[in-house]
Amino acid sequence: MKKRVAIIGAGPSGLAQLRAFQSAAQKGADIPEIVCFEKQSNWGGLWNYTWRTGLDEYGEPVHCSMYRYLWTNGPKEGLEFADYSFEEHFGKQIASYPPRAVMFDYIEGRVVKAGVRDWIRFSTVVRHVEYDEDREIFTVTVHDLVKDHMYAEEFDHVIVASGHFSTPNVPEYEGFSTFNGRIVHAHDFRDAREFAGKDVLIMGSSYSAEDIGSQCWKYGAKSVTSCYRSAPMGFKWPDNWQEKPALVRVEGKEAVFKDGSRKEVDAIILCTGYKHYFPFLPDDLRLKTANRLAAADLYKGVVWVHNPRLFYLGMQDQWFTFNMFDAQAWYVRDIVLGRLEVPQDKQVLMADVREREEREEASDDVKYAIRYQADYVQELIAETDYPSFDVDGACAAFYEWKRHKAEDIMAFRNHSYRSVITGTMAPKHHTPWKDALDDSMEAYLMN
Ligand code: FAD
Ligand code: NA7
Repeated sequence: MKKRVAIIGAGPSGLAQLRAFQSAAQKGADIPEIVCFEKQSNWGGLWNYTWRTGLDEYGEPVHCSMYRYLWTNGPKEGLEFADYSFEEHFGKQIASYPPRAVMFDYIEGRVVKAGVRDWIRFSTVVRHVEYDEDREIFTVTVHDLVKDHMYAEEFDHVIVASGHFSTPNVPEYEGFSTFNGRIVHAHDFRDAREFAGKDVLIMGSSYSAEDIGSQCWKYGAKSVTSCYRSAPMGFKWPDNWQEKPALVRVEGKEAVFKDGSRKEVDAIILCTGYKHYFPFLPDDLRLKTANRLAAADLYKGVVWVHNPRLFYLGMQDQWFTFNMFDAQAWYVRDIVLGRLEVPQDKQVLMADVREREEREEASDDVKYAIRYQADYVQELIAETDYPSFDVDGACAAFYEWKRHKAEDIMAFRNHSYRSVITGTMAPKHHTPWKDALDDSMEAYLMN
């Protein structure tokens, strides 16, 4: 009997896993039967945009947290697939901060070429996973949403690639229930034009706060006020953007901050992050971790230490994304194929996790964190046949990106970087980001 492997999710991580197995098969390896379950009707994960919010047409929570006019928040040179360059996909080098639709096309291009779509069962949500110790078998129970039919199948391995930026963390503050305006979490934010002419309050001081605030500013908000719980973002903001300390409460339409200052606002956007949430996993298989670089209980960042037949992809906080998911997917593939061994002793696995945690905690410097994740990517790709690439070069692109943001937060996306895969310099984009209101692929590729 052939081994059977279940992959949960066909976002960038799950697709990396499909491509990893397909590339081994292409080189002659005998691979297991692969079944990928994807609850949406198409692949791409978060990059598969929908206008929907709340529940979808089947009553399932909408996965998408992306919004219209989203351009990548880091340079594409930091995430390029080592086995499928932007130039190969688009037939030319393109500018460095592609909008979502361009990225979706790129993600899709690699897996169309690999021919793995038939391995995915779309509109099929995983409801439950159970492990039988005696038989060393997982039973995966799924719901085919189109046929409204539930069924179970058995697998030797399960790979969880369901993402962790979809279930919103939604705090409540005094006065929210009597606020006379809109309160929305970043997960449900879709079109910045809704806030044109409005005074907007952004809560949080991380990527969503920065980018959603910037979107609102770009599409004509009257003012943006952002507030931080721990530390300000500290960029040189435009004149109509103020940064305030933590929100204390809301009185009517007035936000009251920790320093006693007040601001009347029309809308509150909670950019307060996401939760790792796996409602389909029982206690013994379920990852519980903070959003950090050394995710809890994962040997080499991917192997579930409490049951090494179960794997997780992409569960770390992310500087590196697509190329890190690839590094992880190739590594997991080689464990499944018996090319790499996982130590039998659980203490050894836990020691690996501890070492990663301690090393992460050694510094809170941003450059250190980028380097830390670069080293992790390098560590994994050194052990598989994933095409080696200039990880240091990608790191350098991230350092430059940080510098450009500090210089001018509304102009960092006008810069270009050199591909670490093809060595080609990206062209300068035809329009400065703040003036480019059309985010379609056609508009972006006009260079
Ligand atoms: P996801 O993309 O979340 O995909 C998970 C998949 O699993 C989804 O298709 C989902 O439908 C499916 N799934 C979930 N539960 C089930 C279930 N029970 N059964 C079946 N299927 C299931 N990264 C960048 O590199 N650049 C960026 O500019 C960038 N911008 C971002 C902006 C936002 C607003 C957010 C939220 C994230 C952004 N990211 C960005 C990071 C993003 O996490 C990664 O790019 C990438 O999408 C992660 O891939 P993933 O496959 O791990 O998870
Ligand atoms: P992050 O990076 O997890 O950041 C969450 C932010 O929300 C962070 O600034 C937190 O402040 C803040 N937060 C969390 N809880 C609260 C409460 N209760 N009150 C006030 N502020 C709070 O999430 P993002 O959505 O920005 O980014 C996630 C991904 O999406 C990222 O990879 C991007 O590429 C896009 P803290 O600093 O912890 O005090």
